[in-house]
Amino acid sequence: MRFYVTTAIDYVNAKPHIGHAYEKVIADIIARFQRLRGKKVFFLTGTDENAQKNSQAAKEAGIPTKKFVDRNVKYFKELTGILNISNDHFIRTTEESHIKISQNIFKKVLDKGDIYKGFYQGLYCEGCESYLTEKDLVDGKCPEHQKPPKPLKEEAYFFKLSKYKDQIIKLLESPTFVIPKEKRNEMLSRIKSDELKDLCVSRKGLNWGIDIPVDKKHKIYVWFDALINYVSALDYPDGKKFKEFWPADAHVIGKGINWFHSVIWPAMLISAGIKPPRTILVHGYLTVNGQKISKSLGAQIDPAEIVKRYEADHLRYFFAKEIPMGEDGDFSSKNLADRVNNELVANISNFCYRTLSFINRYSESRIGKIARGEWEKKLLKEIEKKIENIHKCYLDYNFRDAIKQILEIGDIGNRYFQGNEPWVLIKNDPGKCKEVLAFSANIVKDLAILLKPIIPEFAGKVEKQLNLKDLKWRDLKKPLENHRTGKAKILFRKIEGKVS
Ligand code: ME8
Repeated sequence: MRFYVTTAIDYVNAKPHIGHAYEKVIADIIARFQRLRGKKVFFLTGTDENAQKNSQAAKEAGIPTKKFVDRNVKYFKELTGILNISNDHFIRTTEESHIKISQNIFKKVLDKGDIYKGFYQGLYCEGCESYLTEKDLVDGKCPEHQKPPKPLKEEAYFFKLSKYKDQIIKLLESPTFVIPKEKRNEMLSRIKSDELKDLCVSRKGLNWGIDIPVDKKHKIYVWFDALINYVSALDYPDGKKFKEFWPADAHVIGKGINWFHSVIWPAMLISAGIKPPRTILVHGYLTVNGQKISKSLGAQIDPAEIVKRYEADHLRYFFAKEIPMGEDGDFSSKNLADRVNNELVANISNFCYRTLSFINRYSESRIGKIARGEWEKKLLKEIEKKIENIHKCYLDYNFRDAIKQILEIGDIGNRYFQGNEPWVLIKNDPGKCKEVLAFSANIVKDLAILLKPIIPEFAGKVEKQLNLKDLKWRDLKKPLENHRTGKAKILFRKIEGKVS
């Protein structure tokens, strides 16, 4: 009955970009869907603040690191509001409780003999905050950040990642541990072909980050502390939330950090005597005109600006419909406007508004007896089948196909409404007209429920116009009859003129 979903925690070296927005929306759709099914959900997001790249960016801006980080965290928090993200908590890794818990876990793994002192000599990419080998480079550069990594030579602590190879392979062999399967196969073939070296988990001589509890000259490697956020936010080890919500049901992450989550994180957990998460859900990257969005590549696009131009629901719908899970997708305002106009306006909004306003006008704002003829029976069967499929699509994180079938239900509604011509029927057979409108109104209710995880503002408006509150998935099975409605209002308007 409980469900724990997380996003990655974001670096705060710059303002959020649309890739961050995408990830939060995916996780939010999952959280809202699970709540809709009646589960008790804990949804976590937050910021990764102890990274070198944050302190480097602060230095470049000429601002003390803490001040710089605090300022940027604000933008990430604002983003959750702008996008209607329903997170239950926002963790910052500079919080005292997170620092303590990270140190505890480090010490636990050290005491177990899984962390040892050695000497690191190799390459480090500050963009990824990751140790790289020559094999990882393309033309001498980190392929993610297109910059040559820095050579590093220092005394360091190592985590015995190699010790956990077999256990991690076993985890990865479960079909639900990493979704989609292409992303699972990538990890499996990498771990099988790699010798899986031990991981350097400290950095020496830095003045930003979390101290290693037994050796203040070293800081905990930022990825080691960042991953711990998923349990520190639940007050590991004794917190009520930890006992209730761990293991996580879904860690939602981008493809570039799959290795950290699917290999390193479970190894850390097993070493510390904690259960691994159930699923790592890997999404692709958003591009703008085919270019990766990142500060260094100069194709920034501010999600706050986009939402100002359109609506949060527009962007959420675009993400869910346009980009298949695990694949990359391109953001373009033109495609967003096309989807809004051709799908949300022409199909969904049009049907809902026509039905609700006709009920206001021709049925005294009442949903009365529902039409139950042969046509309606046939349509109900079709709709029921689609609802089953939609449920499965949501569970499989396949939002795109869920929406496709929701649109088909919208088509059914539109055809039914149009085919019955209630504007004619009201003159010839007002009783039948009201029954037809009642049948249509029930499809409107279903659409609001089915779309609630993806476009919650729309769903909220429909609920209000139907004079209902807090609809749940189970309400799909409950016909709405003898019920007063509220006032119909247009739900989505066409995006017109030049889009940019
Ligand atoms: O990786 N499209 O932080 P981050 C979609 N702090 N998603 C993207 C993206 C894009 N263009 N670019 C990045 C970090 N992401 C670490 C995570 S978790 C314990 C620590 C995704 O700010 C990225 O893959 O670079 C990650 O899932 C999230 O955005 C935050 O990226």
